[in-house]
Amino acid sequence: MTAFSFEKHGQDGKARTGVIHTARGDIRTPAFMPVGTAATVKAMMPESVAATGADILLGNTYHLMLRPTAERIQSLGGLHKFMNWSGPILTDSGGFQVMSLAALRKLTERGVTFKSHIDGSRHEITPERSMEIQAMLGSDIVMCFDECPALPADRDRIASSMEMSMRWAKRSKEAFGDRPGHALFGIQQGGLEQDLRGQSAESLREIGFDGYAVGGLAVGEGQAAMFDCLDFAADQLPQDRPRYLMGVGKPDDIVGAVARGIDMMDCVLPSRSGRTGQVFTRRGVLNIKNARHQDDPRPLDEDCGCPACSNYSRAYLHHVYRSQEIISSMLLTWHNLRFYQDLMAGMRDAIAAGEFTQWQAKFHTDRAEGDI
Ligand code: PRF
Ligand code: ZN
Repeated sequence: MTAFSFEKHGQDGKARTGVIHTARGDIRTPAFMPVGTAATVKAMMPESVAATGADILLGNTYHLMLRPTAERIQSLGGLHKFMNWSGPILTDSGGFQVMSLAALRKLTERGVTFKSHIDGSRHEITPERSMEIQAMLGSDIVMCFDECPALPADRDRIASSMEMSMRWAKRSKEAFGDRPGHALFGIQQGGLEQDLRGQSAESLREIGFDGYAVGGLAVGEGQAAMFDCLDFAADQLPQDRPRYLMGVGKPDDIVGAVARGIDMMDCVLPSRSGRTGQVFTRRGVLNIKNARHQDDPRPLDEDCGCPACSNYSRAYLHHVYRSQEIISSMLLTWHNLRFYQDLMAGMRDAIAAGEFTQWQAKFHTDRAEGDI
């Protein structure tokens, strides 16, 4: 069994490139993980997701435990087989989704109890239960069970929440046990406070994890505040382990995070936007529902090799979007995911070549040129 390991191949400033080796295959970093919340990346076949260039998917404990249940997925052979994705899968631990989606949540030292957003049934997740569910799913990269206050929040609230998340991290590690071929990541919390982030990083390093996530960002603080925090937060985490920024973000958030030393990210934005008509291009964002596209024979993005750009005009994509045809979600999601993967590949190459500063300058000027 391939042990989990991170091999750094290059660094330019704080930006890193390398490979994470897992038992289910390699993950080229910086990596973007498409979100497959309910055992599907919505509107995409798994082989299409792989064709966009994705090496790893993200799944969610919260959604899968409620429907179809982790027990059912386990008895059917695990999440990889269930959803027909043979590459690595990272699963989030559930706490963050409970706090944003579930009704009647109650948080205690033990864990969190809540009512399902699907049928109102009562459930509990503790660090131990989250580890058990993620093991039943067969996740390759398991996330610690944590808690994250929305920002802005009082410093006292942020500190006590971070301290509880660190006690939960310890319990997560103990419950995870020794599972060769599977990795466990700790999650740093502490809001925007440098000292709290430092304490959190210290607690996590003491426990010892295969990788380290920056949690608690992109929760309402804005890009400038997030970047200011990442300026120190990434440096507080071990150099020789993957660093994962959770739930980020827009293309310029991702570029800024990589510049600050982040190796992995996930976000629903490219897939969700594909279903709402928002299209990412090298020159910025366009909305396909806009009437100005209705007679336009050009592709979405001249430089994109995805099926939407190779075979269809903006006029056609506008038409199928307006007609609410299913192919609209399929093509736009494919394009957006390919755009994100091309962005990551561009950064990996630039970092390896020692040209990341120039690459970043071009990324920003391409987008400032006006008409998309
Ligand atoms: N913790 C967990 N999942 C998350 C977050 C977090 O802080 C975030 C914050 N951006 C997104 N997803 N477990
Ligand atoms: Zn395209």
